[in-house]
Amino acid sequence: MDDAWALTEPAFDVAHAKAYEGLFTLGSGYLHVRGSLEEHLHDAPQNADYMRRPTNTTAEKFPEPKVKWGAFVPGVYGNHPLLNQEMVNLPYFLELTPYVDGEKLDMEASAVEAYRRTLHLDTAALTRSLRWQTRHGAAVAVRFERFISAARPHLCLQRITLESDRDITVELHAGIDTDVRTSGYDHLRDVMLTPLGENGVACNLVTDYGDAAHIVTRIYAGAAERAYVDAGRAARWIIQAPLTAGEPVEIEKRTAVATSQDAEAVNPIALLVESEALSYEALYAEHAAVWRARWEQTDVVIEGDAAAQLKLRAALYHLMRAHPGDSRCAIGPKGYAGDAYRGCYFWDTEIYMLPFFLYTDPARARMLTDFRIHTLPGAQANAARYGYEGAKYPWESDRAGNECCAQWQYADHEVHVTADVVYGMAHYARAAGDAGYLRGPAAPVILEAARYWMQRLNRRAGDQHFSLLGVMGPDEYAPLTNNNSYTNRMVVFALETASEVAAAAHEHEMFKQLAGALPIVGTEDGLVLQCEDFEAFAEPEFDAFWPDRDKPFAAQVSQERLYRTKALKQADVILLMMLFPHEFSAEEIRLAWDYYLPLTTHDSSLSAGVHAVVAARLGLMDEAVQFWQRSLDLDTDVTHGGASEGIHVAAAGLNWQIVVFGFGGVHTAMQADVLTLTPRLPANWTRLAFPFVWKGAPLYVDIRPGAVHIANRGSRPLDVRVGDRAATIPAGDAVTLESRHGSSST
Ligand code: IFM
Repeated sequence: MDDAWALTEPAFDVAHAKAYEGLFTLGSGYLHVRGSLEEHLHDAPQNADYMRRPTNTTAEKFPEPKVKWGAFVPGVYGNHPLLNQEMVNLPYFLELTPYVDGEKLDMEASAVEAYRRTLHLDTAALTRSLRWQTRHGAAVAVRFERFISAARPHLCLQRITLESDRDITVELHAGIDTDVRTSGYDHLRDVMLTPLGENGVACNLVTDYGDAAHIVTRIYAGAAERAYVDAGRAARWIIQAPLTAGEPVEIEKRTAVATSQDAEAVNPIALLVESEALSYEALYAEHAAVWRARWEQTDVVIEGDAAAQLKLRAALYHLMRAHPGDSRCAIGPKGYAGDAYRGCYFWDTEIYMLPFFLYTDPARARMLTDFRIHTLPGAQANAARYGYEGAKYPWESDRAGNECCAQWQYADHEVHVTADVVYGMAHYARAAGDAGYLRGPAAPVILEAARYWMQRLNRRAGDQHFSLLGVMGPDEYAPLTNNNSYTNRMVVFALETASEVAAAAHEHEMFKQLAGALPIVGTEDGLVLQCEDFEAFAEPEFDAFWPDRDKPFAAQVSQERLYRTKALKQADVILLMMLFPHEFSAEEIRLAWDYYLPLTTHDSSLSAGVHAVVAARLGLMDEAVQFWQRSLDLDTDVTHGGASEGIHVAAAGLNWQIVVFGFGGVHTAMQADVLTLTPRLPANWTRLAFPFVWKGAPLYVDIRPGAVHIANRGSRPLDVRVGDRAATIPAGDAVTLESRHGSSST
């Protein structure tokens, strides 16, 4: 990692190949492709059949090829016999494989020097350069480049530049391979591959779910001799490219993808033809301009920790890349960079990713909350399946709001998602200052969710209050608990919101009454309990049962041990306190921190970031920095698997929250009506600066030790508070306020 915008793989190591493949995923929102090698590796078949099963994903084992291709269009599905519908891995279209004298370029088998692969975060482009010493003595400089156009989201552009130290002929194989699997399963039907003119391959197919995909690729190699080869489920052009010593030769490959899910019908051949009016450079320039504008809206500057700066940019890059730009889809936990969670949509969207979009690009945030409006019929059908009225949002949603989770523990009991959806909508309305949203387009969701809660609540004999029985809270190692505090608080919030939105007087009253009757359970000395029965669970005995702390606890013990002990998978009460900090005293938060931290395994990637935010607020800066580093490293530390199975994009969202809400100390619009900051910078940071949109007003926040500078780039005056200082910033003006906690020593 050598500069603030370049994520670099300095040398090829097959042990890290899959992690880089995930980390280097490119995407336009519409189309996403893992950072696979254009020439592929030997002995890494992509057509192995195996059956993933409904099991604990943290502990799941499935065949591990050296690398794993992945090309995804959000919302294109297949039917899995055990796991319901899943996002389909589309055919691999990146192939650009050079052969010299019969020898294939291969990163493991070839003599390769001066290898360097870089993901350019500023322009969302991938480059790789190397020198290949062929067995017959030629030294060939090879450079690969590619990007998926942000300006033409259906289009992937590739270029290879070859230069030899002697006259040789390079044979280039370039085509489409449809013999791919999605997590071991073949969803592709009616696959047709046909030649297109003298340089193209057209691929048409239908998935076993009924979605159609059309992929067209063309290779631009001038007048080089060529032949079309039909290899069953793959088809390619084999091009004989003569190289004269010392003279570089460039060959391009352009691919257009369209599917039956497209908002408007797109003709991929026409897209390619249209692109032919522009050079690679011109297409790159228009693509880079889109990314430049995105970064102006989002970039967070950290001075004092160059490594953290780069890793944070990687997180923001993936958040922006993964946003489908279409409210008919949301963002799955692997950010369209892998198929591990099958492309389903979880609460990860509302709680972990949404804030980044809310405060940098509210229009894109709105697409994510609108997704739940589109999927309301699915959520209603889901409630009906359980015999309830109203709407029960699925734990793992497909594009129509159907429950795709094949494990009953989560699907039946992790009901907090339905309240999280309402929280996300309210957060959007408050952060964007979109007062009409809740009573307008979001109202049916909010009311239907509340009608579901009315039926899901119980009043036990002898209780003065209502209860939510048999729920799994955020901590997925406690599957069937009563009155999970996080869930109860969220449901109270959802019912309060519904009572404000309800037009019918009886519903208004009923929702209000119920909202006042759900408890947050705790001990007499002020400890907020995760759930009523929490203290009755067994001790987890980590010293005895968790020998290898580099691996998840869940991978080392049986499922039943997870379920009968106090071991937490992830932040639960601590998450409650992250979202509702104003409702708990510093002492209560500290008590909860001291109690739950030793019990928390952080087996979920959603845990470290939540702890970092809460630690920063508590002023526990050493802990905050440690959890921040841990969260930042989830994808960028390739030695621990990193992004092999996809980007931890919800943790990426948390990384933004750690800097802005944790170190920057910004109170969210759910926590304050006036923009309020109580910054606490890590000791070595000299500056933290970021653009921020507050209720429609674009701002730039620039924090240095001891002072906060806020520029109001909007058209209305803005009230702000930094610690106990308040100011009104006229439109177009700026203030600098002293900050007592501008920096904290560790
Ligand atoms: O939504 C999460 C859940 O909280 C923990 N297991 C993984 C899911 C997807 O990220």
